[in-house]
Amino acid sequence: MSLNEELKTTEDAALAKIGAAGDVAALERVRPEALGKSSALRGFLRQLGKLPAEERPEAGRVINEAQARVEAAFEEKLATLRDAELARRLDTERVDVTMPPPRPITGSLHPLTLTRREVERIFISMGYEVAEGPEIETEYNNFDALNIKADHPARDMHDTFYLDTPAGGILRTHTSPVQIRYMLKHKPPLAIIAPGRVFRVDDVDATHSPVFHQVEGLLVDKKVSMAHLKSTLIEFLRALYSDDIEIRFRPSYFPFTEPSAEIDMKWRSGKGDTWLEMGGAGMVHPNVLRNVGIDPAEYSGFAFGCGLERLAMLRYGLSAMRPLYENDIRYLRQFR
Ligand code: 2U9
Repeated sequence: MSLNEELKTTEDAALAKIGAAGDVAALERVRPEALGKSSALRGFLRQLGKLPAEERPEAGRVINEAQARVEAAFEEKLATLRDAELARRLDTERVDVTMPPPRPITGSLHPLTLTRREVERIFISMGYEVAEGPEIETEYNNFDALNIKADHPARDMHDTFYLDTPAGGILRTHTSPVQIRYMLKHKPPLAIIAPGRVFRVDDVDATHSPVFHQVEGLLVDKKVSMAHLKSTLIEFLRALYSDDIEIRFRPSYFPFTEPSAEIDMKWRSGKGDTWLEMGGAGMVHPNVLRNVGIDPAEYSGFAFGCGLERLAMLRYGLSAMRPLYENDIRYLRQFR
């Protein structure tokens, strides 16, 4: 065989292999034998030395041209295969822009917030206003105005957080100072509830937290009686829980009400009826009315207070209070 014939056979073999490659990976496997240093075409170049000197330039040119054609065919095939692969991927890996995105993690309202809002909704429907006040209070608003005398145990350092600042002050131990502030600004008739965070130094255990929440209520008008108090609390607890609850009053004592009562609610559960303590209430003490400039001979009022945690635990069937403060999202998201 002449050099030209051998070259043609080798070039055709390389072109055939390039032409047969079905994808980029297969073509890349052809690269060493078609274009590499030890390819058959390169072998021809190494053998140029054996030719007579006058034949070498022509033979070199022919080999280089064959090499160039194989390279061109390789690059063209590579481009074709890459285009085909891109087209296939665009076709099969198409993004469906109409598909809904994964749900973002959303927050949910805290069970105490949900309970507070429900309590507010019920009292607003009965004509009450929601009043708020600061968490840092004066001893006067938190104690004195409420007829809690200077020697009362609640005023002890062990029960109340006293602020160690030049301005002094305490963390309110109940939301009652909100009502004091309200009455100093508004004349009766008035009907308000005061929900909010309160603070008590306490041995912390399963049922006591130094921070908890209260809802207190106050209504002042002419000829307000204990009967109004009782019907209001029945109305409220029925709206919050169920129509078949009952309440009972037990005599009690608070410095700011006279007479005073503890409120129990009869709760129908699977195990039968049980009396649950819901909070306290009473007729606003005449001294408290006088302290805010209301004449107790002309006006009377009732007041009540209960723990928001208590209301929330019954509402959601919770067995412990602590998880309410632990911010475990798996717990909290159950209440959305
Ligand atoms: C004013 C006058 C009177 C609010 C009242 C109670 C009875 C009471 C406790 C229940 C459980 C607090 O959450 S608790 O620890 N509260 O028993 N609270 S009467 O009386 C007031 C409030 C404001 C001006």
